[in-house]
Amino acid sequence: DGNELADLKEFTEGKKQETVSDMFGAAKGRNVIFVSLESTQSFVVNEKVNGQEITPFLNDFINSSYYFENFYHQTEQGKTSDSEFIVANSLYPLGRGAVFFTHADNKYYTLQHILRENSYYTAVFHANNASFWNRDVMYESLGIEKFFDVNSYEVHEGNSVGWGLKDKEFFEQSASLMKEMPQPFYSYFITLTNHFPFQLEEEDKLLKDYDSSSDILNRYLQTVRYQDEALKHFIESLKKEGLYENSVIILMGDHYAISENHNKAMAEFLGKDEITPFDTVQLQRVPFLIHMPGISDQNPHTYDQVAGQIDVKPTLLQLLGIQAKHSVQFGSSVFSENKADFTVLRNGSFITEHYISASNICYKKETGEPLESSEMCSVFEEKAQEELLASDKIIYGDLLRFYPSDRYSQLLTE
Ligand code: GP9
Ligand code: MN
Repeated sequence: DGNELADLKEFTEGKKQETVSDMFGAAKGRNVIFVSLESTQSFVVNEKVNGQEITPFLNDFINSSYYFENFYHQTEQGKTSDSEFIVANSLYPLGRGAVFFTHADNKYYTLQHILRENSYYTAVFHANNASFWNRDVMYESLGIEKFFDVNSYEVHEGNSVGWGLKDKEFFEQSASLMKEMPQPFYSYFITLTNHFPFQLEEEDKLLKDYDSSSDILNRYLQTVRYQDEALKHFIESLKKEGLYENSVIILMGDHYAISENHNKAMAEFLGKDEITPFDTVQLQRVPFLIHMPGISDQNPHTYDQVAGQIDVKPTLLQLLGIQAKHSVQFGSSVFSENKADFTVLRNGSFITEHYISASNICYKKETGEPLESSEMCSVFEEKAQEELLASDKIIYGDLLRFYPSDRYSQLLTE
């Protein structure tokens, strides 16, 4: 009942974004352009194959941005949809199945709801069928006003590959669709070309072929490189359309791409003998970058703060100077001075400043060596389980329906 929600609120209250940071309100009133990068893992960043950079644009963009190199995805079977769920809610996705399908009728209090209360227009751009991942239904519950789905784009054989519209075309067409939007807006772009099985036409290949023992990894590097190029063009068109200066641009990888079936090739790539459970956790890092023209380019920084997708909502609210008192959230702003170095993955693995727990083994982070006893991890172990359980309770019990705000319920009935 409502009391249960009150208990859980207390649980999450300690990590609220109100915690001190001089970043509070740094991007106040700006448009938000959030790009969810399909299957993009951090191991490609600032790396070369055959002497060629895999992500030359991103590597350069980092030099004028805030970049988080220890940022983890927290998705499970719901993949992209899980990442959308985490970002919107700062709740964990479910351990099994996709919450986009199983709990689409729940009440939520999302980043979109809060931004709408603050006069933002909210939209998602993604050139796929609206019903994929049950998005058309779930987006209503998440408070997203407009979904530019496949029907908003001109898609034909000539501009498609693999799953559909090529990223370059997607961004190009999106840039003109964006002009129709009222400002300020919160816009969320989901790329597609860098999706398993990573198909690309010869003319779009910008790298010499990598030749590890895994075709999947070899193809992946090409599609990552292509996506990087598409991103570069997108930023250029934002500048042309006058949508760059007054925006905050966020880039985030949605989830892993290369499964453990390709460990042998990954070991080759990383120059290791084998991939241990420790390495597997470290491979769950995805890029997270915040770019604020006129601000982040003045003092770019790469942070080693441990963080995860759960922290995105509090981070954005803090940057936009919004306090969202009633939001129940499990993350905290990556800029908050007292943010703990502690991130829990959905399978129960976790990362702290000095340790990583994976497959119930406690590893020393610095060396990747397993510790003989798991004592150093055990206190965090309990915390990790508590987190996941509390978040699950909210979803299974649909507890946010007890949320008190009048304005919020108004939005829901509109
Ligand atoms: C589909 C796209 C990919 O619309 O978001 O979903 P995924 O398979 O990565 O979860
Ligand atoms: Mn995805």
